[in-house]
Amino acid sequence: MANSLDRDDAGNADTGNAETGNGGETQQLASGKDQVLTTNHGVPVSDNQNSLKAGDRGPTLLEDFVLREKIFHFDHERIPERIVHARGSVAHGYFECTDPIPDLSRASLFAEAGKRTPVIVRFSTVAGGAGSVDTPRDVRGFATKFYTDQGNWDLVGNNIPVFFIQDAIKFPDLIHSVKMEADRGFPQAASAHDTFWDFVSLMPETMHTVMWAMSDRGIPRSYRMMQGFGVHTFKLVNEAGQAQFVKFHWRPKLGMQSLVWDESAKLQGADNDFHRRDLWEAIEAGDHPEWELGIQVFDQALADSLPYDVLDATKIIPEEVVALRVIGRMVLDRNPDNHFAENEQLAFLPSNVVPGIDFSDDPLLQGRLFSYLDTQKSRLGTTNFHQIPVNAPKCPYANMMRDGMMQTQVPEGRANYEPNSLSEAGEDGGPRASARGYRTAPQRVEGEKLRQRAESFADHFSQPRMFWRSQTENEQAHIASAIVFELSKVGLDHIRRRVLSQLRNVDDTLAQRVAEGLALDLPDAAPSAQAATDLDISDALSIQKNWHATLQGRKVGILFDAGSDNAAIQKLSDDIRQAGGTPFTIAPKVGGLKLQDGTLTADGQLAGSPSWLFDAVALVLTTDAAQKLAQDSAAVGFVSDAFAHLKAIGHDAGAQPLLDRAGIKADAGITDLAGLTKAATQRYWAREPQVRDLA
Ligand code: HDE
Repeated sequence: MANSLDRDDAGNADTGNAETGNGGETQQLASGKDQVLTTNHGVPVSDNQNSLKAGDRGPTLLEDFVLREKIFHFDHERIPERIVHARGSVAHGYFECTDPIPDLSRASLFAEAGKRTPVIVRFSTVAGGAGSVDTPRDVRGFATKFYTDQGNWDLVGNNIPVFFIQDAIKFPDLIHSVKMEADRGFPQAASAHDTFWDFVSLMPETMHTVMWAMSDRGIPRSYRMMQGFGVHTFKLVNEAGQAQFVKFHWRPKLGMQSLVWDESAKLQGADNDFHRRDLWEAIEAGDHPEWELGIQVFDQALADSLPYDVLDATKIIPEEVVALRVIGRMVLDRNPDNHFAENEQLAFLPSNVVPGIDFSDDPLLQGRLFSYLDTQKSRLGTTNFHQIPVNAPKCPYANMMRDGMMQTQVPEGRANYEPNSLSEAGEDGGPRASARGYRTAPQRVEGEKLRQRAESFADHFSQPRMFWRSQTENEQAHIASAIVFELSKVGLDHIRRRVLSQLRNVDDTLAQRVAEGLALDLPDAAPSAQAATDLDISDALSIQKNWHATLQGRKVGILFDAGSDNAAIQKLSDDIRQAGGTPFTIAPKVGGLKLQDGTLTADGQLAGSPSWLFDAVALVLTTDAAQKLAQDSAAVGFVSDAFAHLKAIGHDAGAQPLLDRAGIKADAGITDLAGLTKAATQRYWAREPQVRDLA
């Protein structure tokens, strides 16, 4: 296909090879060097600076089709943002099967070891608008489109394995309550407000997901350091039609890491795009993010033996109960070329499954199967959204669906119905259904038509209690403090009290700590449909218990100034790179500064590069420079915030006046420069009680 218009200097097109029109190839937007600027209809433009006027100071003429078309198009550049998950970031890559499962599923992407399937992934926040920030406390979307050779499979999951509600009919209420409040239009991208907590307090089934969202899972350090979950129970179906239940898990190669709350709040000012930039830069640097795909497979008998219902999306099956089997890995190795074409126009559908993968009767999943198809029509304007390149399957597709707005295909022949006998007359009869096509796993279904929640969905508190009990002491403090923070933003007292009464059903000490943090009396426990039981704790639920002590994927900010030891900076940078991290130099001025040995140009200026942006910091300063910086609030804040955010601080002897001014006390995370690459693999949780009054 000719994808650029060749023009001579006079703007004449050489259309010699570019077929257009019926049955031919469609001309694409020209790209590359030496292109002639044209209108959308291909007419060369001679002047893109001045509109057509009557006289050089006269009125603009209606006949100016160049101006009108340009402004007209611009006026319509935006499409409706996603009603949820509006803000997201995408990357391309591949899934590679490492442990084939033909016995469990006939999905072709799981058929052979080494088989690669292209993917696109979109990570997102839920509540904020498309232009909001990356680091609020929120659930994160983790949606993967597998372009398999049997069609597209979309695994549209989250970084939290449970959901707030059990039935799709509650979704609009949940989302209305968490989004900015209807009258005032704030707060943006935050759950800390009356309406969300009102909903939570009245819907005890939210409690499990609330615990996860209030934990450090709600403020991930990086998309690359999050787990992903399909959430619902799905089915795998093999060639013989036998079905097993399955839950899908993504496990990040870098391990899980999170921010601390004060840091995540400050990052919302320092870098709106903190996660988007991190993903982009890692891929640009060739440091390709990677996850393992794990499955928990179980049958009806196991499902029946559990004290909760596997069709209830507010429940997990702990890995200690059904082990994870890793069957593949996903690598993201290519950034998008265009944010609009590949992110805004990307359309996920949980109803996109391939032969070998099937749905369960989870009532939340069942509702999603309708919602996503429906919403794409509203967002993308046409039932032909599947033709947008990022949504189109990469395998051939053929059917009798025709026409519709923005139809770009030009089917040939008369066979637009089926069955037909046109082939008997030598015409193309078109595609036919195949016995190898998608087959739903047979399942006996019976029951009365009714609107009723199953009894087996009634235990809302045992799993949140299990989650709470599975956390480290420090993680529990984060949860309690997060709830105190959120409820401190709730203006209506009765809502706060009702949340406390629900928390009592999860764990009395948690409720007590939150009440104390708010200086409120502890109300009675809310009536509950089913009292919580003590399930076994699950270490897999804790981030800190599963910490990967590595510098990979972590960034170290190195503060220097005129006169600093360049050799020390270079050595430290090399060591950081060697350990898989990224050094970033910072100075009060970004032009080249004269150092003891040579000059150095900083990557960032101090005022624009607070320590919130880094996982650890280094100070390479002369005593004179440190004394001067001790008078600069940006420099003092750089150090004191790194300390308060529990980061490693490496320094040379000269930096002492700045450390003293910032009130830094020695601990395991405060080190000389030589010790920093090791120290920077950790956060110093033990320091936290010194720097923060935790609930
Ligand atoms: Fe979604 N959700 N959702 N959701 N969801 C959307 O689809 C919906 C749910 C999730 O990056 C929307 O294309 C309903 C659970 C992700 O493009 C919409 C219910 C999980 C994304 C929609 C749920 C998710 C969405 C908005 C309750 C985790 C972003 C735009 C029955 C398993 C996809 C769009 C992307 C997006 C509806 C619950 C994950 C409106 C009705 C549970 C990751 O269709």
